[in-house]
Amino acid sequence: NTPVRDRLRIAIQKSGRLAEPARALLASCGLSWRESRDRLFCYGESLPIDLLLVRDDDIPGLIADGVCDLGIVGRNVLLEQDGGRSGNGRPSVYREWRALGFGGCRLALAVPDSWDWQGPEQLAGKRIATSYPALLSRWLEEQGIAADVVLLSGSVEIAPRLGQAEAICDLVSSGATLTANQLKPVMTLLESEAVLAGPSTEFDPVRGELADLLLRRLDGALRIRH
Ligand code: PRT
Ligand code: ZN
Repeated sequence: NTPVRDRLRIAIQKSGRLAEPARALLASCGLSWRESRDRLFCYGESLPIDLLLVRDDDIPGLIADGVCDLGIVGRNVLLEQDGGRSGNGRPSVYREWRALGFGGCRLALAVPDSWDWQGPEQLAGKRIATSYPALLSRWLEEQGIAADVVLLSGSVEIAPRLGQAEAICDLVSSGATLTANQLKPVMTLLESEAVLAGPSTEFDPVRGELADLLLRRLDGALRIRH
């Protein structure tokens, strides 16, 4: 029984790679905000559309719990947490509404430069370090490979040198981080970019109308950009 809200609330990253481009995109849709002192909540001025500034990892959960209506987050984060949910037998509560064309990267499997890469079967019995256990486990399962998934929250690329794992599965954009750590990408598990995420169910009429208006403006803004 979520109380009826007559304003739309969008969660975006507070700081980090997606923070500025997300705000800029929403501003190009004609949204403006009154800055609050704690800089966690921005009250919408031009339209009743407010922003909540959070860690990107919190965004899917905020949508799932109905605290926020929409969110701008990497597809990698959305699908990883969705994978976690379906793993728990819970149905998917959010979905990707639009791909936004920034924050592009890929979730890749990388192995030491010295490996003579033959294919995924080479990973059998190996340890693979990652911050994306659900996406990696699903992929391994699809490949029919039994490997150990080593969960690390950061600095995944140094795991092979530390002897924590033989291979890694991490986000790659330029590839410079892999190269600096004597690793090479051998498989792409997911092509990612920032997306507008929303619930898989419909809004009530008031927020539904606001969401429709936002989507129309967003589609216009995305068309101009591409
Ligand atoms: O504080 P908060 O939790 O909100 O931020 P965060 O540190 O978790 O996220 P942030 O800001 O680093 O990334 C947010 C989103 O940007 C990610 O979820 C991706 O969707 C997207 N993105 C795009 C990237 C990259 N490119 C990227 N290159 N996220 C991370 N990286 C990292 C990667 O993990 C690796 O360590 O950059 C390094 C590799 O970069 P290259 O250029 O050397 O290949
Ligand atoms: Zn994060």
